[in-house]
Amino acid sequence: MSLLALYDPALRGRADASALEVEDVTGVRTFTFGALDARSDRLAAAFRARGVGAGDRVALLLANRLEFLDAWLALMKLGAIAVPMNVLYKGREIGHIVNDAAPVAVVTTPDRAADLPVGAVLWDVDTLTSEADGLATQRPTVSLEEGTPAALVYTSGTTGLAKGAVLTHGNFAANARALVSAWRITAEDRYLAVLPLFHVHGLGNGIQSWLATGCHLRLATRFRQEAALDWFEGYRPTLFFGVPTMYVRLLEAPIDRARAIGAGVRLFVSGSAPLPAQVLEEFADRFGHRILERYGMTETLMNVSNPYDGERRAGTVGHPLPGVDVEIRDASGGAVPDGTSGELWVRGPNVCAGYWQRPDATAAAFVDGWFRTGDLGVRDAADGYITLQGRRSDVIISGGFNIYPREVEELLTTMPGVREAAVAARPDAVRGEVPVAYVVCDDAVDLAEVEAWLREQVASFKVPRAFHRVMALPRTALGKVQKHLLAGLVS
Ligand code: MLC
Ligand code: AMP
Repeated sequence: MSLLALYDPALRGRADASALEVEDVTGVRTFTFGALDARSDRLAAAFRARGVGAGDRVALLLANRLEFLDAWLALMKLGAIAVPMNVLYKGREIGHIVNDAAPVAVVTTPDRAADLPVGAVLWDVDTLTSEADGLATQRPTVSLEEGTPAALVYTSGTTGLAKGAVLTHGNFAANARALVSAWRITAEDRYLAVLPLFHVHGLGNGIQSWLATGCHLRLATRFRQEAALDWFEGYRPTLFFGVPTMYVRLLEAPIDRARAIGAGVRLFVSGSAPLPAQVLEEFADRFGHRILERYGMTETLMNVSNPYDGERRAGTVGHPLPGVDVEIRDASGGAVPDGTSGELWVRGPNVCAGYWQRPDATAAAFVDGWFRTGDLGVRDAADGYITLQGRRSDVIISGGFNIYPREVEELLTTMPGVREAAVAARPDAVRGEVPVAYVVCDDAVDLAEVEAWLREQVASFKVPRAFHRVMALPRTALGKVQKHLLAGLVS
């Protein structure tokens, strides 16, 4: 199914229904589905006038705002490919994605010009929008299929260099349909969207569930703890998706406000990082709701979910979603018995078509139609609940954002006087994990200067929260750094 076929019961079938409430500098604005359909027809015409056609990539470097939704819809209508980018990325990170995806242009705000690589074309989102205002409201006639790529979403491998997961119309549609059925989402729902739209949690789950059901959306620029309670009280959502860090922050709500908010919400979902069992229980006490935890990833969208009815078991992610096959396999690819740890392999209409122009990486990740997730887990022999147990790689997940230590380590060792560097996770009560650096360097090196320099190179969440000077890195006989021993060096 193409995304337009999925969206049309809302865009056209519920054209007069209220669709969206979004805040901008002028205040809160509201739109019907028909108005959004018309806006994106006009923007599609503006894109086309600037040369965008089917299969072309257009990068979006935008915070959550109305125009992100317009651009997504317009690009889908044109059969073009959206390349959402994390707004926290700096020039080096953006440069890699832009050079790899080779978009026609990057839609953003003019203040980001200095972050784009030489030769990249910047389209000012506001100019584009005013240009679209004067154009005809006519949907482009483009043939869209299940396999038509909809987005390249960049995600890093163990190499630290981000690769574009090619997510098709069929992938997004299958994921949306699975969530709508598993989580009973209907047109009656009111969804409070605080997750960034540049990652699949916000874009693949939130936006697609909204458009697939024609429910109501309130889009916030980003999650802000100090505003979150007011949003819940003012908007009265029935549906909320968040990363564990958001739930930890919500636990600070006064009990009476928490109870009243919980009474109005139908479903709270958590994912992107492990939800500590204690947070789930404390949230249940405070808000009167058991958070539903699920498991997904950029390349596969959602795979496994706790049940809507039935036990939402703390520390587990539940059962495979409808249409998704999950197997737990050993290092040689053989299935392991229930109760035994292994790597999760996934197959289904939700799994991406491969990595953009990376046949090597695609071949390494896919075996006989199965995608190797790199996540480790175990299935309960009695009732099939899956528990995640960590990852094959040493990726750090902080506040739901992924950090590849190798990327940061390689940058650190480019600094004069830094001989070796290792970056490892430190547990953190709010963000789950935070990165910490262990550096072997000359006495003359000023670690504060190293940190300041790094802050200009990478997104803020990747900058280690502590820099420790160490004599040497602990290594195995084969020379591999033993990351689990690093914390012991400085305690
Ligand atoms: C944080 N910052 C943001 C931001 N989140 N800026 C813009 N947009 C966002 N979404 C900036 C802040 O301005 C600040 O910058 C710094 O980051 C830290 O902010 P904070 O308020 O102290 O952050 P914190 O309280 O830690 O909360 C952060 C958070 C954020 C939870 C709001 O981490 C977040 O939005 N996480 C969601 C990540 C996500 O969507 N992951 C899904 C990946 S898909 P400064 O300059 O002041 O330091 C995936 C698959 C799956 O994993 O299964 O879902
Ligand atoms: P990303 O590459 O940003 O899409 O991150 C995907 C990764 O997030 C997965 O491979 C998992 O390691 C992790 N993840 C997602 N959901 C959960 C969860 N509920 N519990 C633990 N880890 C999760």
